Amino acid sequence: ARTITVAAAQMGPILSESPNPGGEGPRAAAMKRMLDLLEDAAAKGAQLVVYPELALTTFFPRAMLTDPAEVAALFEPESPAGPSIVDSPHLKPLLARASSLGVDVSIGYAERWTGEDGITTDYNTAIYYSAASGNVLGKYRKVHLPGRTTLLPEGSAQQLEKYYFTPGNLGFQAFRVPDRHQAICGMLICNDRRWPEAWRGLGLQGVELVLCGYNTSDYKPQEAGSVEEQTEMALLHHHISCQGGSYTNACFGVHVAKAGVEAEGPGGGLIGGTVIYDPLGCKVGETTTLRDELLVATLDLDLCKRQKATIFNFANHRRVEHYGRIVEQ
Ligand code: CDT
Repeated sequence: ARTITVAAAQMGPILSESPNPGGEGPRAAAMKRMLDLLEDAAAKGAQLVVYPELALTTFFPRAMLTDPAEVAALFEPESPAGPSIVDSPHLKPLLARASSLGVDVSIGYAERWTGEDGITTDYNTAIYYSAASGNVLGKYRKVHLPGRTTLLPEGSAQQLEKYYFTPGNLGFQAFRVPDRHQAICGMLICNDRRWPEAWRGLGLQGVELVLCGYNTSDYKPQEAGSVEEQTEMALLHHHISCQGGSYTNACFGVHVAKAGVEAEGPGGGLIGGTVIYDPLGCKVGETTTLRDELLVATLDLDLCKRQKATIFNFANHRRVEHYGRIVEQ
């Protein structure tokens, strides 16, 4: 069987960096936690560990930072001639240990890309790092950026991804993982999981395993409903999206939360609900806390075959002549 053992490494809150002279910053503490999750996952037989969206920092798009130096510190600089993400001091300890354990890693981070043209663009990015080759096999830049470029009135929960990031320019590109039975993998980031077009872009490439980290807030004071009601609804919509995406594209989905209270005040709380769905839309497992927590499962990729050959045989059943509106402005 073409099995892969995956670990969804849910992370509890990462607090924002605050001056702590001589002390250990929250990011260094978060790296320790990520390493602990990695060790635990490897001990449980995991071959791939999936971390959340923006896993190296707090979910900073909840606040509008205006000091360029403060913003720059949250991003990983990359360019064709280097530096490369695999050498980032913020990520290297994790990738080095993953290599020695033989465990692949998928992780989200803020990317500051300077192209050959000298133009610098900021993306909300995820990579798939292969332990065997030491290479990045897949890179995905978030396409669906939620929120706004400007602030809502004070007291609101802010979502400022459109202020910080440019929509991704790499599309929904699936890729093979040679050391994992040639698994056909794809990545989405948070809000993307709510868009059937994103899933279908991967589905049309025969995707078997979709990896998706997220930071989803649990409560927005400016919207209707109590904390409990909004949290319940946020979890419902999260699960509908993930379950539907896996079912309609006949693939596994590994969805990994950053969870819990990252900041005081509106928008500081994040849902958990890290979950794995199978190609039939059945739940394989789900976390139960809002803290660092591993969800480990062995997935048989061949389970995708039945649905891909029958009800979701795209070549047989799609009617593209009626789908034009989907790609019109
Ligand atoms: N990080 C991210 O994309 N969060 C969004 C919040 C949008 S407001 C519901 C999400 O879709 O979960």
